[in-house]
Amino acid sequence: MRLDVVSIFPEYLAPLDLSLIGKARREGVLDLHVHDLRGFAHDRHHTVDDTPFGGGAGMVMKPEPWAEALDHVLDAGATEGAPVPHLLVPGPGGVPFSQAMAHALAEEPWLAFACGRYEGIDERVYEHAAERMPVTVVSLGDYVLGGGEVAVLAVVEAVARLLPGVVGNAESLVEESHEGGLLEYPVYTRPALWDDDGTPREVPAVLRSGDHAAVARWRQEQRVARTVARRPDLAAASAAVGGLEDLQVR
Ligand code: 6GU
Repeated sequence: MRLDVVSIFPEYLAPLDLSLIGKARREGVLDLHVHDLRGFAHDRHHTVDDTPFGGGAGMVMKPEPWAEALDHVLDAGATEGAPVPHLLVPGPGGVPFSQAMAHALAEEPWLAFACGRYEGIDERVYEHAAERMPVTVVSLGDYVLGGGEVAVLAVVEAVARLLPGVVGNAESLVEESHEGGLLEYPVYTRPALWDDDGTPREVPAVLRSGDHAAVARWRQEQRVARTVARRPDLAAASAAVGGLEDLQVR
């Protein structure tokens, strides 16, 4: 998968050298290119923002550097396999990012990310881009970040770990939170009894019983109980598709 990220803070993407993502890059599973938006601003100060028409607080990102940067990405990455990328623009006004969207994006050969800062990007940039490639504005949740870079880190990590070979044990992708509409069950490791803080805490006996069916039942109960307690919105959706048929909801 090819990834292009355009940002005025390319150093913000440095964590993409680390851990699973860094390894995937070194192995050629991910072909990541980070571009400095200021490289496409040609005045002496490499200006990328200006005051908003109509007044109001803050600054708006100018269209010219964005159009040039996106055209550069299109030229740099075009191959027969993928003539254009799917452009993702992180922003609090976008469609909510989800595990389902991560799975869909993991099927794409080429993703590009446009990281806005300040009060946003001139609206005409979206029109320019949408005439050239699919564009999706995506939000991490109902809160406001300072810019799109942290969202790109989150989206790239969520997508990359779904690519074949990135997560060593593919089974660990199956039972985790949000797969199957439920949160994950609690996990434990040795020691079976841990009391270093003066309070004895034991690993639930069922996990040490060797009864695989009982373990599976317990884990499913835990997933349901956690989902009801922490994410009643998900619990309702799961119940509707039959995931909670044995649950007594009081
Ligand atoms: Cl994706 N970007 C920004 N700037 N703020 C956000 C967000 C994204 N998701 C939630 N808040």
